[in-house]
Amino acid sequence: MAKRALLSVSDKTGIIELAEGLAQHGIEIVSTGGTANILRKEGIEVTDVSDITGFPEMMDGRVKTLHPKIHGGLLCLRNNAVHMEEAVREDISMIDIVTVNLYPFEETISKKDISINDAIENIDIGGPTLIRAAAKNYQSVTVICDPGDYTTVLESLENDGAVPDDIRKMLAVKAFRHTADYDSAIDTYLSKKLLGEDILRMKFNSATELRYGENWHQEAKIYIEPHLEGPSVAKARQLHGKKLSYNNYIDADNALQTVKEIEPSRPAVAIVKHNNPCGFATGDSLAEALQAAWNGDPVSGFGSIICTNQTFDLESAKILKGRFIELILAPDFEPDALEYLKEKSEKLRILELPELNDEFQQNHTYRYITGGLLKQSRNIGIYEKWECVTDKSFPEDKRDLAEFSLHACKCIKSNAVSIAYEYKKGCFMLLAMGAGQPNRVDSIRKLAATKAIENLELIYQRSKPDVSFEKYCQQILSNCVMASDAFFPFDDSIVQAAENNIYYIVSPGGSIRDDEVIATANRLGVSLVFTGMRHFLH
Ligand code: 93A
Repeated sequence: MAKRALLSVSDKTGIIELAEGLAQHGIEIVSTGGTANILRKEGIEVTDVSDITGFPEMMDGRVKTLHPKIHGGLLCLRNNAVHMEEAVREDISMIDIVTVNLYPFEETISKKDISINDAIENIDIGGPTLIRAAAKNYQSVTVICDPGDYTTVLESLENDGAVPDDIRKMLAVKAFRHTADYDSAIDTYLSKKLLGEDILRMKFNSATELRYGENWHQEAKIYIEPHLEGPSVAKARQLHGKKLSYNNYIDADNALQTVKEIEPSRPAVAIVKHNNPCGFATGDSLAEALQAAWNGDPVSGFGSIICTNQTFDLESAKILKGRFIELILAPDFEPDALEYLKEKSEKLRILELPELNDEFQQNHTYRYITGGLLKQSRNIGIYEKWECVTDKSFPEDKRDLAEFSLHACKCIKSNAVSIAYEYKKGCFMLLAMGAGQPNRVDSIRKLAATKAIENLELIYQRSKPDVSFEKYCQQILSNCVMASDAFFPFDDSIVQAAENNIYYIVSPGGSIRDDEVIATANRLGVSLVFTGMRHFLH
């Protein structure tokens, strides 16, 4: 027979009905300040916890129930004679039912601009202690931490005034799970705020099913960080189109990272395929940047993911007419552009991310390998030094173009090289890139240089300049800047670049054959800058 219940709840939902029901079974109600007040207002008879402990609630309520007179009444083993004697000696009365729900920690930290002090004041100490003590002694004590269980308990008292064994067991497990989740939320929050740690301490609550994994026969889900701050594809709002696939997330993230290499005031567009930016450009307007990015690889743009840092407008939407695109990600969309894109295709995924131009809040990146998780700090910045190591100097007015080339190179899979072109004063485009090759010279010879010439041929045919194609290529390529994500192990990359009329190169440097590389650059009239910062991307 239950004789005494302790009620101490932050969420007062259903507490009056519960207290009334318990009182009808002759159960004495003991309660803390706020809960007791509410019950008394309803005419329910309540004993204050402070009358039992002999201490007032103190220190702004930080100490209310933390007392042996309370915890002795919960933890005492009823079938242990010594325990029972000690209880009698210390004037401790048994507590048979505990109803507690905790200070709303998660609700508090999910509010905007919450101070760490507010968060800390919402860490409940006494509540979890009550819950855990009651759950530990589930053989004699019933613990309720979810208002959804009030009716179950009240109904179970109907028979003989005692809560049955199976219900006590179920509630005890639920109670430990509840306090574990509660502590996990505190751990996540404080790890981030006090120690700067991120997802390793994080508890991902729910996962969203994706259509499939990298391939149709693979299952996939996305787990999203709780209280996610800053820009992230994971929290972009889908305005239209098919459900996102696993690969869409990967590619959209790469596109976002690439675009965010450029300062938000400068219109920029990244076009990504298979986790590589195949198109990337800045412009004086979004439409200009989009067209230039597209021109960087009009073949690969088919089925691509596009990201921009600007409001997507109708002029830009019209550039995509007749072109198959998987997904567009932008901070927002002009209404007429959105209508146009929706009509263009039912399938096109349109994602809005208002925070796109905010700073990233994640300090680390993670990669799962079979049985392990790799963690590293984010790759921030493009160079540590700027040292021209050749006889031919590197013109200051090519510095911005070189930086753009490095920004692109950094987001391309290794071995990566990028060839960047200033197609209009202050506006840059990725003319071609080489990605994912196990050796650097192939990235230049077989990919970037070849593709640059192919792209130029298309541009040449459209613009019909008054020079031969060879001359046209030479004019453009000799003004481009090629960036390499790592040092040149041999001078063959320099030879390949010069053979293709590329004379401005940036590389981290640091090879044991740097001298040889520099000597060849001098011999071929190449200007070479060492940056001291490698950008492998695996
Ligand atoms: O500040 S506490 O950690 N210290 C305590 O001793 C204590 N005992 C119960 N918080 C404590 N509680 C919590 O007070 C309960 O978990 C519940 O959420 C809340 C109910 O307070 P009131 O009845 O005054 O509204």
